Amino acid sequence: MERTLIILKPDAIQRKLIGKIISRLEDKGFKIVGLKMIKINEDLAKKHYEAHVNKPFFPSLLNFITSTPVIVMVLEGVDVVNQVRKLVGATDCKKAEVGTIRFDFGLSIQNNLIHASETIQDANREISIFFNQNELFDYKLLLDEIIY
Ligand code: 3AN
Repeated sequence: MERTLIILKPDAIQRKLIGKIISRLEDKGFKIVGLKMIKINEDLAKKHYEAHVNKPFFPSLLNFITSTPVIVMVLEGVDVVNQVRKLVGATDCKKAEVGTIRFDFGLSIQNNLIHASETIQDANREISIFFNQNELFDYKLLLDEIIY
């Protein structure tokens, strides 16, 4: 089974959209195996966004992502990395496909509500940044037999 890292960003918190977004992920059939609220500090932001640290938008992204606590989650399921990226939509909410989370809830490129790992390799790296092993749970979801 694959796992992916999700962050519900400060705009999702401010706009009280956490429940609706988590429901979209649960409704698709994915299992939540880790979930907590944390405050991302500068060090953590630089680790997570290591590919973007030198980009012109990084100072603004840093200011945004550290502005409130966020929800971090690990989801598990078949093909979860790709499936969740599809569900989330393009980085720029204005270019996201109709029906994606970013299309349905956003209008910005920076304030795009949710982060989801891009590849399995990214997912493994990002999960290890945000979660200790004892914060991730192996359990049987009874619905899995019906979903799969
Ligand atoms: P995604 O989250 O779709 O994988 P990335 O990895 O290209 O997008 O970018 C990481 C985050 O950086 C985005 N979620 C967004 O918040 C921010 N970002 C990306 N591109 C821009 C941009 N051109 N201007 C402002 N913020 C950006």
